[in-house]
Amino acid sequence: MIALVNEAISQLVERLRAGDSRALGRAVSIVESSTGTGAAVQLLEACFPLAGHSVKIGITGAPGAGKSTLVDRLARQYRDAGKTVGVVAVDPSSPFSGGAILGDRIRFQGFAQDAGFYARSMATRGALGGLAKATADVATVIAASGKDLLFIETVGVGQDEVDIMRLADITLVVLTPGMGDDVQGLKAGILEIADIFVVNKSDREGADRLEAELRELMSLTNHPTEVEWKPEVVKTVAATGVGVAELLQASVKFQKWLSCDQRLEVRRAKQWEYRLMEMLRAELLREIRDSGLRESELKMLASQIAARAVNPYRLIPEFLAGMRSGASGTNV
Ligand SMILES: Nc1nc2c(ncn2[C@@H]2O[C@H](COP(=O)(O)OP(=O)(O)O)[C@@H](O)[C@H]2O)c(=O)[nH]1
Ligand SMILES: [Mg+2]
Repeated sequence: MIALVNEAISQLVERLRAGDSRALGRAVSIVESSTGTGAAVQLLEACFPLAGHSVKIGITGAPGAGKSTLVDRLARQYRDAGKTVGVVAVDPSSPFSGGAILGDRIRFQGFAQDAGFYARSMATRGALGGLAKATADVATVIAASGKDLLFIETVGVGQDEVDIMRLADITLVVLTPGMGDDVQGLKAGILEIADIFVVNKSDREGADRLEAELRELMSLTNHPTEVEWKPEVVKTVAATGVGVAELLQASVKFQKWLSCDQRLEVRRAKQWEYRLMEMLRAELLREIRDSGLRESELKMLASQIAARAVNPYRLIPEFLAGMRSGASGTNV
């Protein structure tokens, strides 16, 4: 049985590796919908060694900032230059309507017959937990199909989104004038991860001021991780394509910078340091839950602790000891 599953998975990986978009779609569905199952883990294990080649470009910004429109434009430019492109778009804003996702499907239809392009939109069904992991897994599978570029689009709110951007080699932060997106309101986390700022919708009033504010901010702040790189600021009108070539140039320039002095390797290793901890944490938690500490028990224990009837400092070592010796249940 297990051997059969193994074989089915290695065939699936072989096919997606060979450029079969349907196989790729199936593989993405498996890791997206069956996180943590044997099949998903096996698939990811097989994909991981193949996934290091893609340059991952993260795009973050408020809903409606024009991220998908920009990705579409950039993807076309890269395709014209002969590069293959993958996209994973995360949309936490529409768990039920699926509105934006439908929009993205229509938008990317222009690539329908293009085997060198693959896009996947992910709804989050209202739950943010695990989003970063699901995105990372989907990105691994798409990258394993050999795409030269992989865009990761997400909404710039919350810790999950900052985590998602930790997957990217290059991060573009998209801002727009007149949306309350002023520089003061920028979250520290977002500033830290930006390699390039995009002032999109620069056909609107206030673009020059936003650009100037960003430049001033950049002259005052050191990029915390790479002191020598000052994030560039590029103005675009994604809707018409104005400035997109400049954005691509800025991105290529950054890629060049990143490829010197082991910077990319250092950056990826730093990200893995963080992600490895997250993966271990999630796996340990799952094991703990499986060995008896389910939601209902957790609640019960919590109220007992609150009433001082159970001592957490004794409970935890006892629980872990019980778990290691293979006993199930909390034994308190
Ligand atoms: N005026 C103007 N509208 C734009 C521009 N870029 C995108 N839009 C429009 O803004 C809306 C949201 O774009 P979308 O790419 O879906 O934003 P996302 O939510 O960030 O992915 C769409 O109706 C786009 O056509 C721009 O540069 N100028
Ligand atoms: Mg979008």
